[in-house]
Amino acid sequence: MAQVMPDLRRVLDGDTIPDGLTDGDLLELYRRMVLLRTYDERSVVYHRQGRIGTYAIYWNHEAIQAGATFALRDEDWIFPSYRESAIGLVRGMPVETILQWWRGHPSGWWNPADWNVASICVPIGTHVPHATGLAWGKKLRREEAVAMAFFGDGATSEGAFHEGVNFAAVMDAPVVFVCNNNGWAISTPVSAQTRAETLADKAVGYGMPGVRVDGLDVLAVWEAAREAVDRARSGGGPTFIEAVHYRAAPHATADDPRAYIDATRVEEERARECVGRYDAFLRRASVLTDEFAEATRAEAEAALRAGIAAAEAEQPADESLLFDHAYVDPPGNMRDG
Ligand SMILES: Cc1ncc(C[n+]2csc(CCOP(=O)(O)OP(=O)(O)O)c2C)c(N)n1
Ligand SMILES: [Mg+2]
Repeated sequence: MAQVMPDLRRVLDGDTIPDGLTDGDLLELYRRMVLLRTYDERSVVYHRQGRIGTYAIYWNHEAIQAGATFALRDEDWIFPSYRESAIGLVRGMPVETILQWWRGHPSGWWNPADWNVASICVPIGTHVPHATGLAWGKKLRREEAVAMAFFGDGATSEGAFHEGVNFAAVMDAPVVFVCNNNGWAISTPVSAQTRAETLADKAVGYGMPGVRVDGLDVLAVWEAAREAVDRARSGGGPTFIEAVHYRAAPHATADDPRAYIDATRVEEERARECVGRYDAFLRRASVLTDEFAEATRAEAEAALRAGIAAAEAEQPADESLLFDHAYVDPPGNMRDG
């Protein structure tokens, strides 16, 4: 039945490696975090160089994205919001595909069935019922797949969130809801969104387990996700995971958070940023070497260089595509422009 763990789960502060992870797994998780981090940092540069459009920064959200998806199998589905735009990288999606999405090029829209990764969702929370519907459909077909939906704290104020989560509980759909609580919906703090003490408290109202984890602790996120995925796969229904941290970068390249953010909190979050924290844990455990760390970073940087080159080498999109399927007879101002 519903139960909420109010304290944040943590693993990285100790020295114990959770059961079920080999050294190879730990390093693969590290590789994915570094690839995601590199994608994000290069994207901010590409934006400043005018090579991609407005970009939603996910710096320091990598532990949530890499940790939660590491609990999935390939047949499981991922439903990302714009904050998880590059999450397909963990499934081997080409870098240039995602860069093209941010460049507004049609080749940035992949077939979700090729990767079991749904389209990047920009409307807040509307993909939550999509994830529930897919998971329920899989259950009806007696297929084993689980759906995992990522959304922010702000999404929990949306009607679509309520509909999707409630329906999942009632239908015992195999879904994992990963709420990335970074403290902000652009400039609106969580305290202005809800009187609930925690976002995981909402799970009680839907009748599902709610778990709170440190969002900068990749192994805590993985552990919570693995339990939730196992429960979903074995017919136990959905789980709500609240991954808690504090947004340490602007909402997007178009945002200047200095008007509203707590600069001291940002400094604290940056000091415990998630890739460095995992790096330090792996070195304490004698799993990570300088050579592996360097080769991983170099490989990620090369992938990004090749990705932007491949994206820019593509033919520009035909502008008339914008109007296809929109008007039989385009209005005069569009015809002339
Ligand atoms: C339905 C809808 N309403 C409003 C917006 C404008 N908007 C873009 S991002 C955002 C904040 C969302 O915050 P949160 O859910 O916490 O996600 P985060 O950006 O922090 O990852 C809003 C309101 C939108 N994209 N979709
Ligand atoms: Mg948020």
